[in-house]
This record gives sequence, C-alpha cells and structure tokens, in this order.
Amino acid sequence: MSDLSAVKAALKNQAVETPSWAYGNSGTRFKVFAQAGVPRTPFEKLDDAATVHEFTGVTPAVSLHIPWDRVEDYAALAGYAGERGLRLGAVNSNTFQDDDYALGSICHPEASVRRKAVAHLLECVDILDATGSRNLKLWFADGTNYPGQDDIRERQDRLAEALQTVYARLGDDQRMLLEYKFFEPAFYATDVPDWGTAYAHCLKLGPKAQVVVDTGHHAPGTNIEFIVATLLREEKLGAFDFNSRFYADDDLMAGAADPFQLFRIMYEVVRGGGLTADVAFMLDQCHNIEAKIPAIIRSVMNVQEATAKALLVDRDALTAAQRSGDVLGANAVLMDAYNTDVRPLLAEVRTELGLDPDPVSAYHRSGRAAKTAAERVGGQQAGWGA
Ligand code: LRH
Ligand code: MN
Ligand code: MN
Repeated sequence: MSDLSAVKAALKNQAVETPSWAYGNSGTRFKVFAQAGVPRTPFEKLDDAATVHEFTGVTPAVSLHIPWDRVEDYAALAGYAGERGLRLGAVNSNTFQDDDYALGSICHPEASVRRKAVAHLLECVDILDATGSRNLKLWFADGTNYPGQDDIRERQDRLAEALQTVYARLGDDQRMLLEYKFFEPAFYATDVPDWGTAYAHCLKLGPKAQVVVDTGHHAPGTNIEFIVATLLREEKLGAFDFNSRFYADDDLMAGAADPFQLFRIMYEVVRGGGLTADVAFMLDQCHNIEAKIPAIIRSVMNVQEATAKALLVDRDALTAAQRSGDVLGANAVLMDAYNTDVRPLLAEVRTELGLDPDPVSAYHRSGRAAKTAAERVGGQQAGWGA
C-alpha cells in the first residue's frame, strides 16, 4: 500500500485491545512488586484503560480474566466501560489457579475435575452473554511433567470433548479463541503446545473456533510470521496476544525485544488481509518493574509502528523482485519499509484524530499518575505470583 491516505486510514482503524491484568501489580514467582496508584477493582482497571485510550485513541476494548475480574454484575461492568468510551473485549478463562488442577483441568484424568473446569468455561460464556462481548479466549495450563505420567492421546480426547461442550454453548455471534503455548507450567508434554494442535481442534469444532497466536509462546527461533500467514490463509487466525520475550514467556512490552519480528508478523497480517478481517489485536503482558500506563501506551505505539512499516512495503516492487528471482532486491524492498522512520507519520495520524502527537509525554504532562496514586491506596495484584 503506497497511497499515504490509505495507510493513514488503516492506522486509524486498527484497534488494540488492552488486558485488564496489565494494569495490576505483577511480578515473577520470586516477587510481586507493588506500585503506587494501581487499580483496586476491575472498575478502576477500566479507568486506567480509559486513560490509555484517551492518549492513544486506538484502544477501545479491554480483555477480562475470570476470576481476576470477578464482579457481581457483569452487565454493570460493561455499562461502566461504555460510560468511559470503552467496551469489554475477550473473556479469558482461568483453569490454572485451583488446587484441583494439579494434574490438569479439562484434560485431567478424573471426570469430576473435568466437569468443574468445563463449568468454569461455561460460566465465561455466560459472562459474554452479560457483557455483549464476542470472544471467549481459552488457554490451558494442562500437560504432564514426566513421560508416562498420563496417556497423551486420551488427554487429547478429553480436550476435544470439553471444547465441543463449550463450543455447542456459544451464541451465533460468539467465538472461541484457542491459545497454545509450548511449555510452562507443564514441562514435558503440554496438551495444546502449538498452532498445529490448536488448529486441528478448531478445524473439527467449526467456524466459530479460531487460534490465538501469543508471540511469547514459541520455542526460540520459531518463524511466527509463517504461522500467521498459514492461519490467515486457512481463516483460522482469531487473535494475537502481543508481548515480547528474550527467553521464554517473558510478557515484556510488545515490540521491545524484537521490533523486526513484530514488523515481519504485521507484514504477513497486511499481506493476508488480517487488518480488515476479524483478527483481534490484543496485548498480553505484565509490567513488573516499569510504570504500567506509559508501558501500555508504549506497547500500543510499537504495534502501530510495526503496522505502519508493514503498510509501507511497496508490494508491487516486492512482487516484481520475487517473480524475477531477485533475492537481494526483494529483501531490500522489505528492509526499506522496515527502516523507514514512521514516527512522523503516526504523529500526523494522531493529530488528525485530535490527539497529542506524543502520547507518552502527554500522559506524563497530564499529572494523572500522581493524582491516581493519591486517590488509590492498596492496589490489586494482577493475578500472577499470588
Ligand atoms: C498464558 C497466557 C494466557 C493467559 C495469560 C494471563 O501464559 O498467555 O493468555 O490467559 O497468559
Ligand atoms: Mn497469552
Ligand atoms: Mn503467556
């Protein structure tokens, strides 16, 4: 896409969904660091998400995590989001923080534990009904630690059965997004370890089941953009969980560790029509040592920069070079786009949206951090490291 006005329009239309848990305190299993002014309730998390949306203009939706965001009245939470110019996004299930789940949740060898886990997933669909949200996002910590511990094939059967029960409960406009992760907490065989397994289950389930690509959930060296291209081709890419990693599932700011990888992923999104398809661009990250709101704003900007560069790729020149076998020429076309400084373009886009061209410094200048720190005492933990 070389027409600048079309590039700008695409950037204005791209929505990035922020995760409620990124606003709370988080850490590792060694320590959760408390920060001043952190939200104490799901409602206050929405207040912070509204702040991020106010400065970025492109983050209207917030993902929930149940039970971290459990409230009495989900319709009221959705109403509160609406009052702040937001909407509730994906509902993330949690079948990994209960003692019953030591040997798994929906893949557990005992039927009673599987029933409990499925009941939680069905409760999450009830929450979708109450909030009017569309996406049920499922990630399972299920797996085994030792060879022989459980039957790998039977666990797949249990997984398929549970997913089928939940799929059957989905409304016409709802969908199931299945997220894979290669290891952790299971160290030998994870039950949904890769896109192939997630894809196979989603294909059997039907059109309302799609795969989530969390950028931190692959072995080092994995070509994530290839996975993205393949899933888009098969119409099975439902969403991204963006974050970045140096080692494992580090959950650092999107685009911080490897901006070139994020660009390559976004190029395949653009190439495959993913910007206009129903792909949800979500963040899934934790801000353990850095201030949360500016870190989320920075992550959104990093996603936008990668997207802008992907949109600037001269597709005609690239195709011509590819078809004539011009290896270096084709690579140069891609690198030219990647090496373009798109910050002035994004500043213009923001100005045209009536926003400050520099969201991070505008946030700092607003004095919002000091104000909320004074108002809120005893912030909530994100859920990790509890
Ligand atoms: C698992 C995961 C999944 C969870 C989230 C908090 O590692 O990426 O998306 O729901 O972290
Ligand atoms: Mn994730
Ligand atoms: Mn993760």
